[in-house]
Amino acid sequence: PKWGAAQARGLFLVFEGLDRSGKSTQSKKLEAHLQKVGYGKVKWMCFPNRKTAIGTAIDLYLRRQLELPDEAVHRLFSANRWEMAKSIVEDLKAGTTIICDRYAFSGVAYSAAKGLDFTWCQSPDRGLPCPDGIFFLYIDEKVGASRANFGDERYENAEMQAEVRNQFKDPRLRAQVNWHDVDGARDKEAIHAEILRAFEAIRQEDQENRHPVQ
Ligand code: T5A
Ligand code: NA
Repeated sequence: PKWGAAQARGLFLVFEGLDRSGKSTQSKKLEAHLQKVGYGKVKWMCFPNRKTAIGTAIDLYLRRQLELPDEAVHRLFSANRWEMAKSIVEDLKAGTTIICDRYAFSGVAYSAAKGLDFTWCQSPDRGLPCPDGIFFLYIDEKVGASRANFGDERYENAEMQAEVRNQFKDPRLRAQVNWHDVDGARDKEAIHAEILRAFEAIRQEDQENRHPVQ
């Protein structure tokens, strides 16, 4: 759009990381901050979205009440994102900024950690809306395991988390996306401050791309 266009597209921001790395805490803090400063329409969402029909199956699987082949549950996680894809695009077009707790990067890292082929894992998510920025919260296993409720769900064990951490290092995950590594083992406010600085850079870059200086 030109200067003065009625509505700029919203930003799509994704939080990724291991279990208990602080994604929910930090994504909600960013949402609250943007609301407080009157940034505009902001929507928080998360994957898996356990409230849909597909999400119900995923929830049962994660709570070990349903057994599924690794390939099948991988496709379900992706389908759970495709269920929301249209509404994400519509919201962004309407100027709403979306803050999303986990997305396709988790989908690939967790399934590849179970031994599925990395490229195969990427394929069902091809064509989903691409985030404007990804905040990857990294912590070591010990920090995650020490946080509340660790150990309840299927992937919450040291072996799996170590393998997921390895997969998240794969450069194929970071290719062609705006990826920010954030040390998640610090104080919550320090992490929040770093994310705000990164957010501001993403926002400025987005505006410059929209309104190139002549
Ligand atoms: N999965 C997901 C796939 O396999 N494929 C996919 O495609 C997708 C989307 C469920 C599982 O599904 C897998 C990955 C997961 O194993 P989930 O529902 O997002 O995914 O579950 P979790 O990642 O386990 O979510 P959590 O809520 O456990 O972790 P968060 O959101 O990273 O952590 P948060 O913010 O809730 O914090 C956890 C605890 O730590 C404290 C918090 O107060 C809380 O008690 N905490 C801190 N303590 C000290 N210092 C800090 N800086 C702290 N930040 C938070
Ligand atoms: Na969470």
